[in-house]
Amino acid sequence: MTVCVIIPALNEAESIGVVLAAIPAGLAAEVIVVDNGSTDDTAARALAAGARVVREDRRGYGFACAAGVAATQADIMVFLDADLSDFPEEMAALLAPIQSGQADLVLGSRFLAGNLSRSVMPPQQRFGNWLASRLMQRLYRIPVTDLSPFRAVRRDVLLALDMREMTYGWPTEMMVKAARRGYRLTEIAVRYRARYAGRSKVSGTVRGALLAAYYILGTTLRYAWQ
Ligand SMILES: Nc1nc2c(ncn2[C@@H]2O[C@H](COP(=O)(O)OP(=O)(O)OP(=O)(O)O)[C@@H](O)[C@H]2O)c(=O)[nH]1
Ligand SMILES: [Mg+2]
Repeated sequence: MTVCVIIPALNEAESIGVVLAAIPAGLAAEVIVVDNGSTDDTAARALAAGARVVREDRRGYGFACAAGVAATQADIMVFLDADLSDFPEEMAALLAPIQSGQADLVLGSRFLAGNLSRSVMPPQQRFGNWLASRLMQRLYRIPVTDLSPFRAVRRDVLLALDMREMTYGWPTEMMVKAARRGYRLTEIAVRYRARYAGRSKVSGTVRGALLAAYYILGTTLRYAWQ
């Protein structure tokens, strides 16, 4: 099965090259950086580091991820943030359950290892992830503990989900619709660290955190009774 790594990026010029360099060689047939209207050198640096760059001008994490999906034919897609908060080295472990036919969607969980420090994830983000995970456990009967940006999914599964949330709700929609339709979700423990450089767009800003909470909880509830 071919693998494509999709990295949504908005003004991540300082970190994008480091992220790309940390992706294990030989794992992915293709690496796509989706430049979401950056005003810095993100696109040029991504190109220089060997990635394919796709442009998406409609602002939003979901729009960026969807543009990456539309640009590849790979059998498995891996999503990864552009700020080096995730550990791209762990990609083989994320892919394994799909490659062995045991899962359709593999979710990184930053809490499974139990050693995430407070400085890496502020209390409000920790609480938001806990609350959304508990709701998903209750409403969808899935054993999830986190909404991590590091995920892998089979292409046919993702296309079948008919994704509609094009901003902060995108990862949530993927999880709850996959659960509703009986696909197999698996979590693996992943590590997490503070962003390498640049500015936060979501959890580190009041506006971003409130919007994320609204869309994540709204999306979790929306599909619960459908
Ligand atoms: N929120 C948001 N993120 C985008 C967008 N387009 C691309 N991204 C990327 O999505 C990823 C997540 O954004 P971050 O700012 O790291 O959000 P976060 O991880 O909650 O916040 P940090 O604590 O700063 O890491 C980054 O790789 C962004 O560059 C967009 O329109 N909105
Ligand atoms: Mg981040």
